[in-house]
Amino acid sequence: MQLYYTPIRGYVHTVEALVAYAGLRERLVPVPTKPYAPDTPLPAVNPLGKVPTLVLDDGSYLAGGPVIYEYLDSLHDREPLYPAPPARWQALRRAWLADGLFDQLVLLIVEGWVAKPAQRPDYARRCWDKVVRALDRLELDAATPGPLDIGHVRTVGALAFLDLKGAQIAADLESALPEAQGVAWRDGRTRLAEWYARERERAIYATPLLPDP
Ligand SMILES: N[C@@H](CCC(=O)N[C@@H](CS)C(=O)NCC(=O)O)C(=O)O
Repeated sequence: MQLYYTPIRGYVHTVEALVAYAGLRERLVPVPTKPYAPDTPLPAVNPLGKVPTLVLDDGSYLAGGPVIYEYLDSLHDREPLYPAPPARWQALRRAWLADGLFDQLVLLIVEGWVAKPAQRPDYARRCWDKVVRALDRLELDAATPGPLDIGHVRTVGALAFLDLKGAQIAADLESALPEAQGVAWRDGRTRLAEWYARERERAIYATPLLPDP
């Protein structure tokens, strides 16, 4: 299998954690690529040109992340990260929330690439408000964590991304998004911060599996 992913130094991709959990590293050929780079081979593989994208041994492909995570979870004999109902529904709901948080961060990063006078404060604020509400909901969810499931893994991925990109987002949107300046997501979200610190100790997050050029 070939896994197309963006190399980000120090980041543990959700898909990496799934690969580790499923014990599939040996079956995987990593293909690092920057999806916004003009020369990325991604669109030839996945018409939407997004990472992660997984090319299977029969030449077919799977995308986006949630599809790939569920596929990888079907390839091991451990406790499934996608539990049976009724636990499944809240696991999926939390995974979807974390996925949405990640997506809003990507939108803010891309808005930050726009020249400052052309940046759209209303749009940036709308994305930012979603980030804040998602974090507040994750703080509530951290009160009832339950056994490891896809919601937890995706939440770790999204929070790790926020840790890596939050300061850059604030700096790039300095005038368009004053509400993001100096904000630290752990402030006022003690439960989530403690939960995240504990979760990051898990072996599935310990070793980056994918080359980080
Ligand atoms: N939530 C989505 C996120 C995928 C996504 O938006 N990836 C970004 C990462 S930067 C991407 O590839 N963007 C390229 C583009 O939209 O052209 C998933 O898990 O599949």
